Amino acid sequence: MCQSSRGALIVIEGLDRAGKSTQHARLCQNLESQGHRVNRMRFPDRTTSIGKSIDAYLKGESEQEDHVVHLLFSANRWEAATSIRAAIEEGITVVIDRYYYSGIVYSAAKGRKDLSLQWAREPEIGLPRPDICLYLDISTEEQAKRGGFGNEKYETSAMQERVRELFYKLQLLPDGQDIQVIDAGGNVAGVEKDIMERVEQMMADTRLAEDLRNIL
Ligand code: FDM
Ligand code: MG
Repeated sequence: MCQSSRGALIVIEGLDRAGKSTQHARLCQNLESQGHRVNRMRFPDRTTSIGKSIDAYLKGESEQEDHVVHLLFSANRWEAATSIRAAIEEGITVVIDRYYYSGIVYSAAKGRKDLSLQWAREPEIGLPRPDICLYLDISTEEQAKRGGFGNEKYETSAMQERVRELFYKLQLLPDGQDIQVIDAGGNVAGVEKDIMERVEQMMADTRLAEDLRNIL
């Protein structure tokens, strides 16, 4: 496959148990086997000092005011923004497990009037914009079948329900242009193929747009 001059920014999103980690790993391997250079990332990045505060919050080891924790999640992306941009400019494809879509939706799912989707979007403005966001969709029944939830802060069925609704609502807002819904209820290989087809289409479209820019 011929590479476009810059790398792509690809995001995988979805509810807990949707298979994000598996599909993230497979997509990275598939792209590498096609000759792409790939950087794997995930948010929250729990290794930084901001990430460690987020980790403690999610595990229930520390309290944070809702707006504060929202801004910590956002800051955790901002601290990686320069390296994401540099990688893309160098021709490396960056594939991220969760990004600002989760950031917006999980915070707004707390249901506070003073923490709307719109408010939650503001600190994310200016972060590198993905070429594609693949939203892995599973039903709440399928989610339950896959073993329910762990013990972290947002792993309750009430929260997951609201998150799912808000992921749908987000698709109607400007960020929705970047989101493609993947039916993640099927088998792993089928979902992997669906994802690969969409990524290849996006890359072909990007190359076409670049070629056109070079001609005009
Ligand atoms: N989460 C994730 C947020 O609330 N905001 C964010 O910006 C991001 C990136 O953190 F419940 C939530 C989503 C999830 C939790 O994520 C931990 P992982 O992917 O399960 O580690
Ligand atoms: Mg989780």
